[in-house]
Amino acid sequence: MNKVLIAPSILSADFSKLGQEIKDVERSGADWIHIDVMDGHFVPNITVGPVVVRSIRPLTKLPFDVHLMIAKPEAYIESFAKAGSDIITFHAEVEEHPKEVIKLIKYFKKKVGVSIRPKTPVKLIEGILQMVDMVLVMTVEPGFAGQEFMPECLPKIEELRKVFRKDIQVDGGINESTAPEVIKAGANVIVAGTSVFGAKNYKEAISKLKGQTYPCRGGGR
Ligand code: S6P
Ligand code: MG
Repeated sequence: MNKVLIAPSILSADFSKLGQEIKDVERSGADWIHIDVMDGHFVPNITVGPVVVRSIRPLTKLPFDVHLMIAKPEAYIESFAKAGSDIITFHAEVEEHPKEVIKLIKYFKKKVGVSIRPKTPVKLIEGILQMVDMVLVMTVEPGFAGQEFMPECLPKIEELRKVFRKDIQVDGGINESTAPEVIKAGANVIVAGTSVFGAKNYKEAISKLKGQTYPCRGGGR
């Protein structure tokens, strides 16, 4: 089984001290930093752009996992790549041709993720699975942090794991109760906003998502 990785979503961080929040989750055992990019078109919310990615890039060595919830990813991939993204995930539901989006992300030597919304079937991405490094299965309708996990998405994770050996990421409503379910179904990269940044102790929250007891034995990550 692939190693379980935790990617705290900064959407739930305190933006007035974003740099400190990123350093705190890094020290607490986070594996990636998940950055939600929303354009007010593909989803009914607006968040951050490349300027924010660039400004936080020097603060951590952790990979930046950029989740583009935007209608026209092709137009922004260069900016996000040059700002310091490591993994760029776009949505399969956008109107642009997925193979072209993937080629562009690869041109900038970044890892490629493709995401599907809760109602989108795995079938839609069958033809591009061999071209991507990661599939992100949304377990809430994208747009806002703090929503409830949709268990009806679990069979899609299982279906995908049968045919896809690389990273399967889940995002939306993941906490210490739902994490074991998605991991059992085959996911190995856990995005968590509220359950990490809403916790008093980030290290405890991240350990629990990894299925470790807290305090950790041996004191390590
Ligand atoms: C879903 C959201 C996700 C984020 C989110 C997760 O609407 O847009 O893409 O990663 O911040 O937050 P939470 O609170 O569900 O873990
Ligand atoms: Mg996200």
